Amino acid sequence: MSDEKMTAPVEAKPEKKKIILSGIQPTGIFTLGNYIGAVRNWGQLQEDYNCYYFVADLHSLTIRQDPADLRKQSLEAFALLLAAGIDPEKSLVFIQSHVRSHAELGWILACNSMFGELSRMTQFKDKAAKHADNVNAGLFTYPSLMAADILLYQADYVPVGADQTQHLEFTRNVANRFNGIYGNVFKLPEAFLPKEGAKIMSLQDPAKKMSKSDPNPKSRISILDDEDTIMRKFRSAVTDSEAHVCYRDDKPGINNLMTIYSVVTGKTYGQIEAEFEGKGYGDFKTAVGEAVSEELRPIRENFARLIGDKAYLEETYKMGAERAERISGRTLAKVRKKIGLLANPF
Ligand code: ATP
Ligand code: LTN
Repeated sequence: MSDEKMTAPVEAKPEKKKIILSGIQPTGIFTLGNYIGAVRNWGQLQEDYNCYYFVADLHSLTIRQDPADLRKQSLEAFALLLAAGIDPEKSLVFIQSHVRSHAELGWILACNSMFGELSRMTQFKDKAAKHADNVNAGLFTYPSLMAADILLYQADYVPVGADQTQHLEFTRNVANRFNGIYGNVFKLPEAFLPKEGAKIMSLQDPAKKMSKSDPNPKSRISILDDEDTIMRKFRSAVTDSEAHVCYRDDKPGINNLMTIYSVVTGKTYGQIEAEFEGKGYGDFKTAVGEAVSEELRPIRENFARLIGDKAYLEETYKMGAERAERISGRTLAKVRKKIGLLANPF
């Protein structure tokens, strides 16, 4: 080896980007809560991470779905992800059920999930109470499938709203248990919560989270609502009778609006309080509505264009499914071997 070669500076190996993964159910047009708590951040993470995002259609089967609606909503959810800024050239975007590894690992992990821990999941308890006529086994093992979604891709971080932290903790527990029995197969993922807006509340009942499946459309802003609808919904948002814009424990309605306004405009609570000093709730609600409508305008426009181009959407989700199949297949093959399933002959 020449001297020159020996003294040449060693090139720093480029750091491998960490993996981000998240999913959203195709149970309706996304709300402002989904956007602020999750999807908005997904787009912002694309530069610095290897991002995988998917439409969790298998999860939505835990609630009875009309087949035609589910097909339509799944395509819409996929288009909404793209419309909200997820770039399929930068991120892997796909539809969960197109990648068979999810259901397969979901079953294997269900066999490693304990009845007791699944019984403690608050989402299960909430949804079981809401759909008392259909408390099915899938609703119960929902977290095992969610763990499979995450662990298949060896994700480092999972950006979600605050309602999903218990499922993330469950995922880590199952992964830990599995690794303890079979050797190190899964990376333990961490939740990635936004500093603000991890839980946006219903506009009609600020004690409840804003949800796409809430029967009252006035309770939520859909990210495709037009400006008039947005203004009307904010005007009728439930607040209190004090007429003083400030962030305080006993003002959940105003706190919620302040959070929304703060996330969308980047203003601090202090700046917002100063801006509306001496003004009533009417002015404040108008300002929140205008800011939200502006923020959502490009999404409305992108969505209108994308949903008209079915061929592009199909081509994009096919490309995503192929790549997701390859990546998840590696973990699945390892798992199958570890637990003693004969190698797949196909
Ligand atoms: P559903 O009404 O069908 O239960 P949802 O509106 O609760 O649906 P999900 O598909 O369960 O939405 O959630 C998608 C993502 O949006 C998750 O990361 C979740 O944490 C986040 N999210 C949902 N609702 C809110 C909310 N009100 N505030 C902040 N984040 C939210
Ligand atoms: N359970 C989530 C949706 C979801 C998900 C995931 C989120 C399904 N699989 C994997 C993050 C990672 C929800 O209801 N919001």
